[in-house]
Amino acid sequence: MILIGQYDSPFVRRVGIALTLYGMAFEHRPWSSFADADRLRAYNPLTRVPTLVLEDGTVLIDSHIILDYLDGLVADDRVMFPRREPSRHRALKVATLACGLGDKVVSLFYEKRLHEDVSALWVDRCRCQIEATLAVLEADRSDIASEFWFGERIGHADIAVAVVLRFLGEVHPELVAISNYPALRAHAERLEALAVFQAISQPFIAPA
Ligand SMILES: N[C@@H](CCC(=O)N[C@@H](CS)C(=O)NCC(=O)O)C(=O)O
Repeated sequence: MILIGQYDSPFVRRVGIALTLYGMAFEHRPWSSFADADRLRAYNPLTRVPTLVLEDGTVLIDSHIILDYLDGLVADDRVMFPRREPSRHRALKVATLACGLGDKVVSLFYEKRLHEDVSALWVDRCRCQIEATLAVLEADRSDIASEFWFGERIGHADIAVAVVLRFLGEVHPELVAISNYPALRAHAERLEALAVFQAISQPFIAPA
């Protein structure tokens, strides 16, 4: 498999971390969705990362769909989104909130970077969405005593929250005080200390 995209994207990073934890061999092509747009488009007409190319040439796009595919390759006791309800929708909800927050971080970045006249309305809306989502995740995580969100084994929801928090802090360091979210901060610090998070990692590089 070939994973296209840089690890400063939380969406690429969550896939790289999952591939590594699953012990699946892959080649990493750290292409930028901007600087390498032409060669990326040959695989993905949306020109977005992550893009995963399978051995038979099939191309998968969107981190969630890619993780869904990877989950199908592993046994029940290793899968990082539970297969059964109600555990499944609970984990999916946490991951979706985290990834939605990541989408707002990206959206806010493009607004500030690509528009000469930055819309105050859009900036406020993104900040409000990010803060509201952090508050919901914080309340949820602070009620849980286990090492990971859903017990003693790491899952995609754990990974999504940690990678998105780092992304938020690097892209918009001034936007929110992470100290207001102590349970999330502790969660992210614990995961970022793991060898796989340190290996699958890249400081944020703003697209040229
Ligand atoms: N929902 C997508 C989001 C992927 C995404 O936003 N990727 C960004 C990089 S962080 C990208 O490729 N942006 C380029 C663009 O959208 O034009 C996923 O989970 O994979």
